[in-house]
Amino acid sequence: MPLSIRFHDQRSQNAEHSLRETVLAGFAERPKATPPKLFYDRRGSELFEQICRQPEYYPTRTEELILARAARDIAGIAGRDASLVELGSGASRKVRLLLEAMHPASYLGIDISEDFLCASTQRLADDYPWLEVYAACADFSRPMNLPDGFASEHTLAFFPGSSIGNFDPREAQAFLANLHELLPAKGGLLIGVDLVKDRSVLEAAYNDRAGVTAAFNLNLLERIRRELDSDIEPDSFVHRAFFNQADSRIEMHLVSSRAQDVTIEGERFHFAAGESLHTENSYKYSAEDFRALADGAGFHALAMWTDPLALFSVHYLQR
Ligand code: AVJ
Repeated sequence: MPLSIRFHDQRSQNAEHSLRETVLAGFAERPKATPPKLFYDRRGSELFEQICRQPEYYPTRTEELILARAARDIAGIAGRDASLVELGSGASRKVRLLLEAMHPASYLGIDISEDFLCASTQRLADDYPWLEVYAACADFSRPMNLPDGFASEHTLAFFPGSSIGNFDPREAQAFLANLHELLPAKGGLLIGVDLVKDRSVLEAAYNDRAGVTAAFNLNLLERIRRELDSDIEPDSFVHRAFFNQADSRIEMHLVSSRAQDVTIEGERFHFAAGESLHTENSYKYSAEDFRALADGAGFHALAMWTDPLALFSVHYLQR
């Protein structure tokens, strides 16, 4: 059977323009802050895949374990002729567990990283000849539509990896409310959510010994050098990640090791020694708090699975 990949480019007309605007706006903020979606150029997506294999980074392997054990139950709830939509599909590895258990007719992968999206959906099309594979390059933090065929009866949206953690709780609820609107009447959302736990376990996951998370964080500055007109020196910044307990989130920063001025697209920005650029928040929830959040967005929490150490959770939310 021939491959079936349709490519819908839903990004803004001029991606470089939006990188430039986003970076300039973020560096002008006080404190300086950039949105985590800027991490995911090709190199950033590769580094993220490497993070997922680090021994300290428990979310990926734990979610895979949970999905492997729950796949039959999930398929039972989703029903026979569901179609599957994955948000932030990345390497599309976890979804294989669902595809094999659910046998949906069609799959749509949505990701912001174009090369990565094409390569990984192509592999799915190769490996599952019975599956109709679609790819959409889009920033799902912005309003979007589901293509025809994915707005039918039993669409299951899959949002793995605790990517929801990049939103603050208010934004997360608004995002879920939008998805609730987008999904058809009998649709569902299968979502991975990282759980609150011991600070030492959390902090180790974002400070792996091999330095991959640090490289991932610093790649943002390298990307600015590569894609924009800038003299920023990645070597003059250091990676810092810690658990902010009051806000229940991991924060990632790039800390300037000295006082310096950097130029981006003709604009000058000053960093004091020790001043940081805040590059990511990754919120952690208790199972109850996340259920309450989903409930506030109109979803009905049907089921939840976790691992024996309660490190991670996967929720089935019914529309
Ligand atoms: C993709 C947002 C789920 O927060 O754990 C991993 C990104 N950043 N290590 C996370 C990330 C640093 C990841 N999410």
